[in-house]
Amino acid sequence: MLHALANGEEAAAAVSSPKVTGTAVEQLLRLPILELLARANSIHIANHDPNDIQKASLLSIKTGGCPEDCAYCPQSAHHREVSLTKEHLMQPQIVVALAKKARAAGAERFCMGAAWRKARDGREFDAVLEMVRGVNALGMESCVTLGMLEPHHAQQLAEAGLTAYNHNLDTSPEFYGNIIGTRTYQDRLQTLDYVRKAGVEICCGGIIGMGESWQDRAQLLAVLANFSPPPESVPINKLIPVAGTPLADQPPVPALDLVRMIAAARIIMPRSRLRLSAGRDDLTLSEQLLCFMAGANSIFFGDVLLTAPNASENADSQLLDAIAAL
Ligand code: SAM
Ligand code: DTB
Ligand code: SF4
Repeated sequence: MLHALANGEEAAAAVSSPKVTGTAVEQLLRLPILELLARANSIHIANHDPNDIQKASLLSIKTGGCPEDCAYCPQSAHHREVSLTKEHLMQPQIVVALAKKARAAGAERFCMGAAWRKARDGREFDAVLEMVRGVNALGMESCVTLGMLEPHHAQQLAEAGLTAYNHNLDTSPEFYGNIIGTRTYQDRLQTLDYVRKAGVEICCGGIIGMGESWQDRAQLLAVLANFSPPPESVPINKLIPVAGTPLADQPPVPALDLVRMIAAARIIMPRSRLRLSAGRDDLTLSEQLLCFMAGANSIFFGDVLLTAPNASENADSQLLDAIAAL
């Protein structure tokens, strides 16, 4: 089912009962914004407690030196001009101690990212399994993103109790080749399929602001919505243009583009957890509230994402105070 959607809308039309087409999503994305927001909000509150904004904490457990060439990513070894200190895989005890600290600060989910092309058997993968078990033992949801997996990796992660595996499609099948040359859309879909089959939730989303069109944004959302079921969580990232990456000079994305993406995602994926992810630090408090009205119900919490700055803990306590009851 998943691989049938690799070519976007055409492939989506070929499966027996396509639920969502790229064209229909683009129509949603282009609606007058107040109408789009109203429609998204009514679906949001029918399916979720609007006060429930999940706080996820993110940690880079292995930083930099990645053999993939993702144009947006400061961790790619292809982008030599990026100023980043490479780090080996962290020790599980340290990771679990940091998860405990994040839990004390209010995080409910702990996401661990490794700059790997793919998981490999051996000591390092075993250490990741230990991290997953340690995070679960704290009563937190656990998520890892390790690049491509083979079925037995997904199975071992499932046995360790992993809640979710993050593996983003990033953009439309059509635009993908402009951003990444070292792996295909089909490779991504394959890993997601293994994860699903192992019984682990999938966390899969994308990035806006890489030079893609509205049609590409619509196609990405259509591919996600046509998963059966749609991903349990969907991170929507706004490009952080990092100096030294090929996308360093991309113009900034208007905040309302992000609101439109979230609203359309909420309409076509009513039950998924939508995470307002990278790029939140340059949104105002009111712009973030619009994202929550549109259906976002999760944020990354903590001063850093993987390597780039996030909204500060100070700004986030103001945000959380502002959305709490008086
Ligand atoms: N190597 C793994 C992989 O690619 O799946 C995991 C780590 S990777 C950094 C996780 C996700 O972060 C990417 O798929 C991308 O969507 C997002 N990301 C990376 N750099 C970003 C940037 N500069 N701005 C916004 N999102 C970014
Ligand atoms: C996701 O979609 N966004 C997060 C998480 N999944 C792993 C990562 C954002 C990374 C932003 C750039 C950086 O911090 O290096
Ligand atoms: Fe590597 Fe992931 Fe960055 Fe791509 S996004 S370069 S796979 S760490």
